[in-house]
Amino acid sequence: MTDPFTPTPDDRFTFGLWTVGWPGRDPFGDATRPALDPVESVTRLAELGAYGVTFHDDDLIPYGSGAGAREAHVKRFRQALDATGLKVPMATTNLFTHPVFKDGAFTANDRDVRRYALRKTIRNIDLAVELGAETYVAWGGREGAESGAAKDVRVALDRMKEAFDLLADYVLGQGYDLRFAVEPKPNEPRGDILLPTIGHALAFIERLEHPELVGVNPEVGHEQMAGLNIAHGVAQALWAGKLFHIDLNGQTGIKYDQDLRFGAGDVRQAFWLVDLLESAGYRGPRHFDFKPPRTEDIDGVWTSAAACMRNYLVLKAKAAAFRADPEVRAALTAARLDRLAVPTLSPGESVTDLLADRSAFEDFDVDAAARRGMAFEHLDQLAMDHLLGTR
Ligand SMILES: [Mn+2]
Repeated sequence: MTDPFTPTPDDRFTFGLWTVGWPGRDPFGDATRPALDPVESVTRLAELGAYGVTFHDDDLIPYGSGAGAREAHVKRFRQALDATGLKVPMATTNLFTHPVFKDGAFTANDRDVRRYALRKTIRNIDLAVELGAETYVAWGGREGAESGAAKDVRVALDRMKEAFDLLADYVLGQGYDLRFAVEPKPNEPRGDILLPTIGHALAFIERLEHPELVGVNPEVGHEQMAGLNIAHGVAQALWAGKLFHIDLNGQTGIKYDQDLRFGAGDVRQAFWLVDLLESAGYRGPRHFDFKPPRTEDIDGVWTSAAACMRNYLVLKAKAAAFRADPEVRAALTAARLDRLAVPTLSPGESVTDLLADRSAFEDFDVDAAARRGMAFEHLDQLAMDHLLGTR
């Protein structure tokens, strides 16, 4: 145990059953690995130092199981949780695999499909709460369209709001201590998905009847598929008090959803994201939503899962060293981060006072201010040296 990057449950690392359990089936090829028993996933993840597991209803209980089989699957899973001490902080609904959801779930044009989707979700919310979940993620992978007239987006958003309002009412009525987290994604499997980015989701949430019960579950790769900076998006979610959960993985630029292990892909953004989560005091689970590549056998799956946690802990140590470095502190001051923290108006100062302040405009030396360097390159190179291990 001399390796400082060995995870423990205190690190709050969690994994979806569908991540390590992905058999490697993709749009072009068959499965390359056999199905993984959820009980084996729980056991192995506990051995690796994880804190918990998460699940879609259909990961745990194969779709179409009868009541007896359903009870048996839940019982085995619960026994594995009890034996290992693993927690279930989050659960979610599969509203995308079955062909019935080909045009969406909460926003399908067909009303009967929408009602079925709500019933399927409520059924799994009950199970999630039974297993101790505090967060319920909603990823609307099939909520979207491939063509313009096929979806009236304004009306579809009415239906989306209707769904979240109803689910919030249900949770309040049952007295559940459960909050929802919307997971944005720009595309895949639909050509364009509704609520495509963190920003879209945050704006949507404010239109709900119970916005306090709904936050976001940003995924690293999903924002990067839209060409966006994940650390900036997560920072805005934190600023809004809406970072209810997070999906960590890796992605290299704007292309298909790669779901690489955390730290693979854009390592600089991974570094800044860990720096943000740790410095902001984010207390939720560090949840990995990745896919071990289909080149890997089962040993490779566990290597990949362990590496997600290791990379987080390595980046956490590097971010802490960066923040503690005296030269970095001096560089932050030179870059005037302390000035950004000073409000633009003084306490009690009004717009009239600002308009009367000649030093702010008439006597302001614009050219001198424009000549000031910001010294950001020195600051960023210090970060690079920490990240690359040369400092
Ligand atoms: Mn993804």
